[in-house]
Amino acid sequence: MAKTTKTVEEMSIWEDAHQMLRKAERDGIETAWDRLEQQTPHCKFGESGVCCRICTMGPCRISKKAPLGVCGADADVIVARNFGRFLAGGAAGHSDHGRDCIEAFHAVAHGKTKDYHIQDSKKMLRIAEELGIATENRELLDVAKDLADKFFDSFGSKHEEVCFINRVPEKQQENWKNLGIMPRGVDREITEMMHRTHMGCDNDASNTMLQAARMCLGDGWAGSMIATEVSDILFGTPSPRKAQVNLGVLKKDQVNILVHGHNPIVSEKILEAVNEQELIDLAKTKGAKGINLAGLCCTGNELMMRQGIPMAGNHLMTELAIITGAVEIIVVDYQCIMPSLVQVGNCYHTKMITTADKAKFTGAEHVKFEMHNGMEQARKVVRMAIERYGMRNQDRVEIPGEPVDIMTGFSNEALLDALGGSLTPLIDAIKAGKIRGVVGIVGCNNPKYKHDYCNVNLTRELIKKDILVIVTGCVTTAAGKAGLLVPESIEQAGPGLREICGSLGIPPVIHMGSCVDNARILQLAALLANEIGVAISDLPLAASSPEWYSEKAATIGTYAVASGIYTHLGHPPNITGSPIVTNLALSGLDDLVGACFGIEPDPFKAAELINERIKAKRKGLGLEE
Ligand code: BF8
Ligand code: SF4
Repeated sequence: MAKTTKTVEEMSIWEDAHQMLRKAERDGIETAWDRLEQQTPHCKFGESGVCCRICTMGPCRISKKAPLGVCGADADVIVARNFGRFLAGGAAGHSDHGRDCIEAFHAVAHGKTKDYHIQDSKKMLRIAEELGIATENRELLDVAKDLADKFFDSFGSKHEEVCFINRVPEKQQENWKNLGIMPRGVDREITEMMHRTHMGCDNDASNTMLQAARMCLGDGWAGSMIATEVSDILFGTPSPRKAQVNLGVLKKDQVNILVHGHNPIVSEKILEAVNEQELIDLAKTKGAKGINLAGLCCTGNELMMRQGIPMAGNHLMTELAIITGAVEIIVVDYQCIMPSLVQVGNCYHTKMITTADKAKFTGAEHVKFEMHNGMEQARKVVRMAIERYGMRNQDRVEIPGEPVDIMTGFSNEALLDALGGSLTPLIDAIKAGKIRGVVGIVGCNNPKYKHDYCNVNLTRELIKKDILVIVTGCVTTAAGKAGLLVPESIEQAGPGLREICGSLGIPPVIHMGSCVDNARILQLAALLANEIGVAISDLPLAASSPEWYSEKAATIGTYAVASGIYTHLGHPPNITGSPIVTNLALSGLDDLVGACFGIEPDPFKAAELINERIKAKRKGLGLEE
């Protein structure tokens, strides 16, 4: 097997990662960095998006010598179709997660489960009222039944628009209607995207991209937004709390269980089980001091936001977490889980447990979680972990680093509380230029970059410029490890941001959750726009995904742009083979929806790019710098 030629310092900025990469080398384990090198150089046709595999007259690949596919499709059409389908993957991922949340909520409402409950009935009633469901003098569960149906309705094709369109500022709504991109139903838009990109259907690149925008808006304002709201209803709306991050959160003398994936439905039950005295006692009989639960990636974000459970690492730390040799079980639901984790686990005593029929992994053990048996299955998994503690070879255990403290739990509700109940202090600070703008830095890791280098440096650069940063997804762990998610990090912020965050006692970098929780950022943008009486695209806002890799991240970027938020990406999606699609992304969309994408791999230059945009928006609103 070919190993990467990079040094560990070139691979990641983190000491805990370096230590585990050295251990990987000693233990003979291959990681994503090694496999990247084996896959490099990547296929140029694929990279620029001009390889078409949509029918068996092909595959066709476009070059100067052969500018058209067998059917006559050109590079623009092929790129648009490929990118449309790429975005459909992301929208489907978030939205199917959202659907699973509704199914749990529906089961609760209809009394079909004893394992899940409504934890935030106040929020549930507020949303029911917001969506026109009668609440007065009604049983809570009756309201829940109607609300679950209302959410399900947003997935089909019965309506002209999805349910949370009521949150979208008027000007954006008008814009979407004029462009014909008002999302009608989550599934409908995804299906239509697949239909349009069948051979011989939508052969106009710009038109295909407009459908892509509509589909992504369906993800942002429905699929993801519903996932977030229902998760809050079932597991509680996050409020500020402390937690810790990095591999140091694993414990040498305890049973370690990692939860990985996205949906809190599984991980919340595992958390309950690890706190049961009977299981803790059982662990002690096996010589462990207790049971330690830690998160990875977005399910880690969900548990950290609501319960303060520590985060072991982000996307590129998932293999490295197992290389500690200290993990008994890694329990996964779905998305962003490298299949390699099974093999890495096999090199130690670590077992992967899959829980969803839609995400099985060859070599893993399947413990199916359903609405009626979540708790029972969670206990089973925890017992398996306890059993495996005896199989751990403590001589091979190496847990690097000391945990770093963070502050988490900033739902919009919590942010409003911190602001004293209204957005006015934030808006005043923006008007006064103390907070010059707000930027959401979201998304992933990608071994093509030095791990977390861009995530951390971009965050630091922006807060220096008095820009409030909101983080979600895998950027959270990066910001946390860099010490940016605690109130003390105001020292690194510009004077205005330092003053405002200091007086509120909040960090200049706010953790808002997992990737579906980017819907919280959309909602905040809408609240700000409505409060000021402008469109979202008029606000000094931006988004960024510096180290993105996934279809979901591209979908998020697209719904952000279509919602009027300028979005920076570290590298382009596979669209550069089409002048039409590339120009649309980099500038054309600005004329259509008031925002576009910007591409810049260097985080310092990216900060400048974003800053210029914020300046222009401030000027547009007549605000002084
Ligand atoms: O949804 S940030 S690597 S874990 S895609 Fe995945 Fe990217 Fe992490 Fe969460 Ni989001
Ligand atoms: Fe080739 Fe056209 Fe078929 Fe694509 S749809 S594989 S370009 S013939």
